[in-house]
Amino acid sequence: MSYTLDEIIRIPGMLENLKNVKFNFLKDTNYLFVGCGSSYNLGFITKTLLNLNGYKADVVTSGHVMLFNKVPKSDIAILITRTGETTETVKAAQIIKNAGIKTIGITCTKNSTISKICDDSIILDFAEEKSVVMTGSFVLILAMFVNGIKYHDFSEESQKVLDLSDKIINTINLGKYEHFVFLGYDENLGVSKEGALKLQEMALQYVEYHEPLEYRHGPISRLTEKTLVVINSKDTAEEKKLIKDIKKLGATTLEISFEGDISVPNLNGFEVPLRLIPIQYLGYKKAIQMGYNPDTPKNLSKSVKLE
Ligand code: F1P
Repeated sequence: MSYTLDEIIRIPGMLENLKNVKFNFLKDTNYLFVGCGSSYNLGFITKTLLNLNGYKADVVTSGHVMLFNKVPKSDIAILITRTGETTETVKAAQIIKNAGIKTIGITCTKNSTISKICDDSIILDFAEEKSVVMTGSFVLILAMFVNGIKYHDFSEESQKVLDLSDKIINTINLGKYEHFVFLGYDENLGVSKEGALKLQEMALQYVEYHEPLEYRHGPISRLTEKTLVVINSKDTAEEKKLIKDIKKLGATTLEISFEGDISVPNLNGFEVPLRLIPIQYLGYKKAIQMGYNPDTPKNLSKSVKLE
């Protein structure tokens, strides 16, 4: 079996291991999340959820810190890098540390460079992945952060979402679609950005992501019957109206929400780790339908190393 698929299917079992991982956010601390690619998206989702719950947090790409040598004001920088070796993130860690800010490295790889630089590290080596694209580890690290605000045991729910994703996505004629739009507000805008990245990385698709109501302000012009719109909704009336309008224009929608096609519990945003499962599975299934091997995505390496 493809190890990318295996690393999605094993998410429920891995979430069990989080019970032994302690990580708590403090209200009076300024957090800065730093990362590249999926790891940046993970930081974006987490900082958004923290801000919505009264915490102080910001996010920046590792490349921006490395390029401009500028560090947003913060007390603790949390550097996310699954491999622990991405050049921009390793360099950003050194710059931030030199600025006198406490650094915490979050990685899935033992003895990686990031943990040698950062003041502290959390190494989720049980979530280490062979896949080039980040899947299960994304859900694990995000669940750890969510638990840092309010504890949830996601393992049982994640199995239900995985089974439902398989059932529903297998009813979609994926060969019909060559344009994927992801929509969502707040933390779900981050989920949408990550969903778009998965469809790019694994299935080489044309993708975009927006806030739902922004979609009508221009991007909807490119909608055709070959468009699949994935909306991580909050079940608002306006989002339901938008889904109706999108269908009237001939496209297909897939709603991920408590009342949606793929149901996730409504935990006031804390359900967000579960929302990644359907979009990772969709990326994998579209890649297979295209005849691609998601284990060896085009032009990509597991960790981007600059000279
Ligand atoms: C960061 C990253 C991944 C992306 C690809 C290239 O890796 O951008 O998010 O999917 O694998 O590297 P890391 O710093 O989290 O190891």
